[in-house]
Amino acid sequence: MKKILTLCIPIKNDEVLLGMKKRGFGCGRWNGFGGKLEEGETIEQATLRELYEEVGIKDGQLKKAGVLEFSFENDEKFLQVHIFKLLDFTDEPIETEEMEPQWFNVSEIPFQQMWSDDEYWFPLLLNDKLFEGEFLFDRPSDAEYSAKIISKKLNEVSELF
Ligand code: 8OG
Repeated sequence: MKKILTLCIPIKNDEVLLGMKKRGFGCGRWNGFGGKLEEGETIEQATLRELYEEVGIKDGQLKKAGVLEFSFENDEKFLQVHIFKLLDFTDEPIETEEMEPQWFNVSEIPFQQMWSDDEYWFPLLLNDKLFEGEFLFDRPSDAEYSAKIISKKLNEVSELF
């Protein structure tokens, strides 16, 4: 069963805004802001809604960066994550029930405390490349276990669907 998710990384000058996830899937890791598409929403609408709900930002310019698909051995979960940058925003990030935001210099992104695939595609996003990829993991991560990558495909593309 395919789930469509959004992920948004706000960027200002040489810094990216990440949030420490305080609950649920991905708890204890730094990540961008996002979540599941709700019925009747476009992907961009869901991206902006999640951004506002998780970190209180409601202005700025969304720029699509990539689409990644995640699957798991011995688990039917299949995730398609649509990844955006947010540029030109002036709203101040605020801490919410779900996320504690923090700015990181692009040279100090805490990959050891992020999803294991992020170190591969973040450099593409920061270099304004568009990308598509597929990652197969051993099993879904939880608070104690960080999923291991079994195989990956990651390509720069000239446009995204
Ligand atoms: O609604 P929920 O918090 O469960 O949404 C999960 C968020 O995590 C959503 O923004 C998509 C994002 N996400 C994955 N997999 C990965 C991943 O491998 N890397 C990163 N950086 N984010 C991911 O679902």
